[in-house]
Amino acid sequence: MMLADFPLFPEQASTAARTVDTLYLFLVALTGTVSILIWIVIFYFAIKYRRRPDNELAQEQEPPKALELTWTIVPTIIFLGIFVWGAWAFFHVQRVPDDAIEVYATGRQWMWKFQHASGQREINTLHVPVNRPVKITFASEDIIHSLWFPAFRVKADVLPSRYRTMWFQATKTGRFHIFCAEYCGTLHSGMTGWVEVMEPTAYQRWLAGGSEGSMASQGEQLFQKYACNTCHTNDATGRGPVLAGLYGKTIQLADNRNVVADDNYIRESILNPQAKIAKGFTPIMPTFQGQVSEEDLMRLLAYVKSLGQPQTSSLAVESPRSLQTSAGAPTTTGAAASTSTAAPATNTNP
Ligand code: HEC
Ligand SMILES: [Cu+2]
Repeated sequence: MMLADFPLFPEQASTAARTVDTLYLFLVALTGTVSILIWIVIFYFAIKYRRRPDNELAQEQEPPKALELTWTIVPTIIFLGIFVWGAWAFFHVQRVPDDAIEVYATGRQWMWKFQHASGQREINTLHVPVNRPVKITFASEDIIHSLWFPAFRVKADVLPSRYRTMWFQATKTGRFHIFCAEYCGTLHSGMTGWVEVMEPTAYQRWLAGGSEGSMASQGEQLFQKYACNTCHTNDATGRGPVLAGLYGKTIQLADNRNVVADDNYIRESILNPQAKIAKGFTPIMPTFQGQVSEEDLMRLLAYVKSLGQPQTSSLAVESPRSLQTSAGAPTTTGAAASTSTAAPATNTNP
């Protein structure tokens, strides 16, 4: 549409782009119009009520009630409307669809690294299929960066301390910019890359070419390498909790708090096991802070997720079309189920 030809704006290439741009342009038009009106009135009044004889004094006047009510009620309605509209757009951008493809990303000075659930890894390039929601789980290896896909109108800070997620659904094939949008040192401006949005068949072909096994299976190897399996066995005889079925489950802690075993809980359990002790266990798990790289941590996470979700889940939001991203790769219903409880189901993607 019109915006695409206006070089100030990047191309609109995702389902969120139109939503974000419409709201943004509305705000610019509204505030612009009001500013111009105010300037006109300032000049008009400055001239009309200029001081004439040297000793003339102004008369105090109460504004008419009707006028006062109008300038209170009309802006209130407009602001509430903007709030509702903004909240609706926010939920659309925040709520990850159930059938999203999972990609993991890490930022560091000064590059972006991506890992696909199927195991492919790439640097400063991200291959995704067109017309499919893609969920990215990301963390930083050093300082705060910000992962920005201008053509998709999504951007989020990448933090060293925890996982965050974002998603988009590309609507056009082609190459689109990736930028770092948070100043992160000397080569910040070079911390860029490209998203390659592909036709589904081309994407499948790309997925099939060269991989070291799915992220989950790489994670399983790390699980042995770091000797996690010495404590976390498949039955209750181990010194650590059974991890099968952990993902998405509500865990009772030693201090009787309940927490949901989501991505960040698992991350913390590995990096800082003492922070939250599972009830009934001795806190003997060593910390893996500084030993497991951010990327390995994501593989371990993918493995723990692949061990399945609780059978007795009350979160019956499972998508009928839960898609296998590749042979044996974990599906994403658990993550989606845990986010969807926080936000109303405003998503209307086909
Ligand atoms: C020395 C034994 C031991 C080793 C080695 C060990 N863990 Fe643990 N792990 C435990 C114990 C005990 C707990 C429960 C107490 C706690 O929460 O710290 C636990 C808790 C966890 C939890 C939280 C589970 C829950 O039900 O709340 C996760 C996830 C986890 N470990 C993953 C790992 C991973 C991944 C590794 C290898 C990188 C690992 N563990 C290595 C003993 C171990
Ligand atoms: Cu950066």
